[in-house]
Amino acid sequence: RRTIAPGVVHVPGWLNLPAQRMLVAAARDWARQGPGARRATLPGGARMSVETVCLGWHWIPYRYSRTRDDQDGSPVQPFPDWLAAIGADAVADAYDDPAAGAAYHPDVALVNSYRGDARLGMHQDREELAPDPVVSLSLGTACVFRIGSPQHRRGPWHDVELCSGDLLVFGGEHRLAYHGVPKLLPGRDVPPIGTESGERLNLTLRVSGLHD
Ligand code: MD3
Ligand code: FE
Repeated sequence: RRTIAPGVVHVPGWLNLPAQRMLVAAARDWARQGPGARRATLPGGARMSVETVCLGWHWIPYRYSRTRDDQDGSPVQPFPDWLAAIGADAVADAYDDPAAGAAYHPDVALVNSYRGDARLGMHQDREELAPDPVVSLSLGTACVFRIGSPQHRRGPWHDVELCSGDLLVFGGEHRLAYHGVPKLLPGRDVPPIGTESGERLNLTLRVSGLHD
């Protein structure tokens, strides 16, 4: 377990292989429901290179809704209790604080799929109204993850390699930090967990602070 910055903890290899395989299989099921995963369109018209499926609340740049408003308008898929339990374990382990884990009740998951040259530009996650941490679980192909500060989009920043099974928890004063995924790192050994060759999946769990 390594603290990268205040409130930012990286736990390499937190998920064992059976847990990684189970999450990849679950992500496949979620992507098969309804209209499937989509590349979101930004307000300026550009499309993201990352494909996303949402659980609990549907994310559109830059708001949440209960319906898939940029697809067919169908209801968002439910956020499963078992996934909230993984989030609570993650927070407890990352912060070595069982009470913080027990108090963590995520209600949104964004499942991002990266293939080929997909990347994620530097951004802040400000759509959530609650201050609770974000839990990130990485699966498949490794990547470079870049984290700066809440004040400066252009750096200075830390680059961290995220590999299959790694946990990252973001809270405290870095909850609003700029961050992104500048590149994948294909051509490294990836454990056999059911991802496609060169594919990276990332699950982020969040507390929306929203109510119907
Ligand atoms: C730092 N996803 O979905 S996860 C995103 O790997 C997102 O797919 C990246 O950024 C990915 O919005 C990075 C780690 C992460 C998630 C949320 C954060 C880092 C964060 C919120 C605040 C600060
Ligand atoms: Fe983000």
